[in-house]
Amino acid sequence: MKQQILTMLRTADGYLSGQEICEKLNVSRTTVWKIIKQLQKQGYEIEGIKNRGYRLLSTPDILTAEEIKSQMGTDSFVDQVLYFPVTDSTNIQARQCAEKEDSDRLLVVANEQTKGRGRMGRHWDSLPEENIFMSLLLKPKINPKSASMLTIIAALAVTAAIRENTDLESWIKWPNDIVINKKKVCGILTEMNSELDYIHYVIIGIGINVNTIVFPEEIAQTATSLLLESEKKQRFSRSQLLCSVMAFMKKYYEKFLETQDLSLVKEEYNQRLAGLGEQVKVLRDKTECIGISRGITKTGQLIVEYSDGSKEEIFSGEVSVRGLYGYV
Ligand code: BT5
Repeated sequence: MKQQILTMLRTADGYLSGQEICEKLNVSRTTVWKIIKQLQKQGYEIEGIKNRGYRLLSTPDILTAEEIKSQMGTDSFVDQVLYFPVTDSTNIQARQCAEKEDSDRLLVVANEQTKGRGRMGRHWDSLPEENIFMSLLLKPKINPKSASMLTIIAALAVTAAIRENTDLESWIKWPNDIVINKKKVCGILTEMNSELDYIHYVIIGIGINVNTIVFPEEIAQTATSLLLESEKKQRFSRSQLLCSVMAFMKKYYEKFLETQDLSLVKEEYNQRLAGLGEQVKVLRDKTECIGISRGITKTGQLIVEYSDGSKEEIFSGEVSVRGLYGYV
């Protein structure tokens, strides 16, 4: 009900009469009034004028399911949104939901994570209130070997959303980081549960540093936020950015499903790839090779060309690729 009223307020042309809400939702005036009060308490600025109705003046920076669903509209990529003010990890929560039959295209969102995770057991600093922590649960009917390409799809969606919502240029550090001015602003963790030839589910966890001003010491040199990179040190709406990521996710995921590889998005990805055409260091076990990054293949491997002219296609997870100077 709250979400329906929010959607009506958002799409209204001017004032929305209490009577109209009552009739559409088949509820009493008192119920409508109570919900408007609840929304105001959550921080929504809603003007109420006698004989004219209600008007939404501003929205708070919150990530509740109602806020997200009412912004996404009817044509949204996800069917369900689950919101946690605090949780251990949205990837863990999404995994718990995965067993339920009707849980395809479910988005888990949190305002705070107490056990945010990176790849290979690493930690994801999840500073509360200011950032986006979300996990998308998908059950694609694709070969398990293709699942890692979903990280590429998500990275493209995040860079596109950053471009749509800010003036900032962001780049993809293959395969799963988004960087601005050589610092990490977003990390993606894709996990899968599958059999040899069948995917039970895939979870794409996305952490975006949106409005953080101060990072913990350990990552202060390598991490950044959209706020810190913006010229005017401005805050960005997390829900707007999140919905924009999901809208682009829909676009790129559909392209991916069409061919079950990256042929339709490869060019766009390579244009956004940090260090394309530049020297990179390939770190494998204890060895180190230097080559030139030549972009990704249609299945998501990074092509590195060595000085003898030979080329290697690198699988993510197998090695780490760095620029010659520093983290990117
Ligand atoms: C990642 O791992 O970059 C994947 C991060 C995914 C986080 C999301 S949040 C929602 C969902 N729920 C979860 O529990 N996880 C996902 P990796 O490539 O392994 O990078 C981890 C490294 O990034 C750490 O070892 C730090 O060096 C650095 N790091 C940690 N927190 C950071 C932050 N907030 N911003 C930038 N860098 C960070």
